[in-house]
Amino acid sequence: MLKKETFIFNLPLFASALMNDYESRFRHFAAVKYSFFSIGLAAAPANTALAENGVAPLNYFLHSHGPAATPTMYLGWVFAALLAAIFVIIALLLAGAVFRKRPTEDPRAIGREDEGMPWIYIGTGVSTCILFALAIYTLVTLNVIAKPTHAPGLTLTVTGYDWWWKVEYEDDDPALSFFTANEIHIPVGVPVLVKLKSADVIHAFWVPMLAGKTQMIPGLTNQQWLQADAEGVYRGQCTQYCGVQHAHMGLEVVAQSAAEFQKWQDAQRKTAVAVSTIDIKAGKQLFLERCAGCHTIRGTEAVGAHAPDLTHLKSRRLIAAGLLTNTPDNLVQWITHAQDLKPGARMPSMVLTATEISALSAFLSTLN
Ligand code: HEC
Ligand SMILES: [Cu+2]
Repeated sequence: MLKKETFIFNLPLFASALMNDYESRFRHFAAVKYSFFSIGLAAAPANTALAENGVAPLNYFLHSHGPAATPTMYLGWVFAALLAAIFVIIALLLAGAVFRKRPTEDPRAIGREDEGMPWIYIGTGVSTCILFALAIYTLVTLNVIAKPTHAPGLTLTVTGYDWWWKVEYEDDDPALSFFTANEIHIPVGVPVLVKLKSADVIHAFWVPMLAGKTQMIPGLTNQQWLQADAEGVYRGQCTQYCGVQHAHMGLEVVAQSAAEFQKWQDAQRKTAVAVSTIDIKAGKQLFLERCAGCHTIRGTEAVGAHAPDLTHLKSRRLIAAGLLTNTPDNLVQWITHAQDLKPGARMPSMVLTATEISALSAFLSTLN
């Protein structure tokens, strides 16, 4: 049953693939497969509150929340409806042909050769017109979503890493620029320009309810724009197979009112607060010794550049690129068992004593 539905669902994708970007549509199909795969994986290791946000991977077929996504959703509907209709018509004609009996007089007689030709002409003519109309509709849609209606109100840079996302909010004043990871905040109703880079292999940035997908290619800066028309959290996913943890390379776009966004941005611009108690100091010392080679905490000597910036770790909803909810327990689980939870991730499972864990936890809990 599932197979049949998946097949029917993908018919419009196959058809549109013929007309526009065959490659990216094909990848889309692969992404659908991988998200089923990822549901299985996420459910596997321990019950550490894994898959939290219940956003179904295929929801974008029914819901879209921005001008960069809605026109393509309608295009998908038209393709699905039309191709479903063609499927039904062909099935009926086929059934008719199977059940129609030959005239009884001479069962082996062959009909006249030119009989039925007008039907061939009509069929070919109608199909050609329909395909041509769909091609034009596709091109018009691509043109409509190519550019935002007005100039972007926010520009940010997202860099793909195996298997997480670095997010940079640039400002003309370098003191106001900051980094975060796996969670993009945007003001609602404002076009946002997203510059896309890669630090290692080819990734692809995709937040299906807000916009289409764009590849992130090493040495190249691509860009796309997106805009959320309603406040909320929109799930995104890497949609280019990039290695063993590709399925766990998720992100979230949090669309907020202008005031909320401003508040978030002001908080992110701050460096980490100075620490006071002995426990926290010990945790910080441990962090500088064991974690600072990879991670940055602004306001401390930790300036590692190839792992998520942890300056405001506590402000994030999820950790490890969407794998776990950000609770103190999950943080400890992640730090000590990263390789069990996300095998192959570029962070080792850290071997720590109970005292070290509690000191480290105390320190990490100050990063809000
Ligand atoms: C060898 C480099 C390396 C070291 C050492 C390292 N990490 Fe990481 N860490 C990473 C990478 C890479 C990720 C992203 C993994 C992913 O999501 O695939 C990560 C992710 C994390 C995250 C999740 C952040 C988020 O927002 O998703 C936390 C928390 C974290 N590390 C804490 C620590 C702590 C605490 C230590 C020291 C005890 C540590 N790390 C040591 C590389 C490192
Ligand atoms: Cu990727």
